[in-house]
Amino acid sequence: MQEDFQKLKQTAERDFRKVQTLEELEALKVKFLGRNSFLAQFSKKIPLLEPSLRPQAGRLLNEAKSFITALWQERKKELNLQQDKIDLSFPSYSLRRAKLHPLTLVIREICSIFERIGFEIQEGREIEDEWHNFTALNIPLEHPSRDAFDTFYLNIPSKRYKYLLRSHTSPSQIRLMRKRKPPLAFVVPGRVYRPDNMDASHSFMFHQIEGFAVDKDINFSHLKGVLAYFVQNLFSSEVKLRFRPHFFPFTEPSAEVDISCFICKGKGCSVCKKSGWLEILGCGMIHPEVLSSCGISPKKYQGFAFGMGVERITMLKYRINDIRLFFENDLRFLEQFYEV
Ligand code: 2NL
Repeated sequence: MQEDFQKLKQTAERDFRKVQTLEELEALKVKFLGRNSFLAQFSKKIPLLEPSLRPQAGRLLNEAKSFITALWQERKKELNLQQDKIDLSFPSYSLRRAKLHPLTLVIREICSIFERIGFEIQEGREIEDEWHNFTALNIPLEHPSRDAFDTFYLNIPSKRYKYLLRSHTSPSQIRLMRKRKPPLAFVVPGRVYRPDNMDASHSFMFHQIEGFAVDKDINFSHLKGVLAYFVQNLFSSEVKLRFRPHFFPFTEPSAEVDISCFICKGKGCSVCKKSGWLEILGCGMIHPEVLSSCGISPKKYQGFAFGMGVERITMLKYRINDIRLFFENDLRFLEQFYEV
């Protein structure tokens, strides 16, 4: 009896080793442990044995059963592992890579152009007070930009200030000039707010980038050099600049800057309305009153400043004809922009 079991275990061991597929393995399990197996038949016969032989027979049977069950489990594990091997050549499902908003792309690009020539980037607060947004900028009390049709005033009770949503990023620059000592060179990007009815070119919230530099002996040619470097890096090295005299309360002298149309190269097209020029920013020498408001002596220091609308520049650069597209979160629009 013992020898029969020994032989059975040897055969089982050899057969289970040979098996190569899970189907063959299951067939072997039926053969050795199934209803018609030697073990099943044997267990039926135990009651017929002489009582003195029954305990040994039972022990042998159970031992063989667990031996073969272990063989089966072990081989099953091995075959499963083989089957689950990762096929590195198998094509993956495609990942959808996140895109950046076109305004984010342009803000980053503009900031990095200025960073390369030593400007620091600083963001400021969006809730400001009228002193930083208007008074410090030499904007007179009766100026139309101060009234409620042109500025969002907030219901924040205060004896000292009227609070508002900044209508340009200049108040953040005022705070920088008051806190830091010259030489200063900063670029300030951010959201600004002005009441406006929405249409293809107006939005009550939009983005500005302003920049300024303050030091001894800063003059208008520094401003021209910085702006030429900037537009030639943002648009094309062939772009020409045109400075038109203008008025801002916070700069003197002031100018608006046009660039030669980079689409038609100045010949005249629909984007530049046949003029060959595109208006892209305003600038000037910081008004002495503004420097004084910031605790900087205009006798010792001069500065230049400039400001531009990010939406307008992005629309020109990517030929977008409606400002509302920036704020509608339509993926068909947003998916077209990515970093190069
Ligand atoms: C425009 C014109 C401009 C400034 C912004 C500025 C800031 C300070 C002092 C003096 Cl703190 N000036 N900023 C100067 C000239 C023009 O922006 O058309 N922006 C869209």
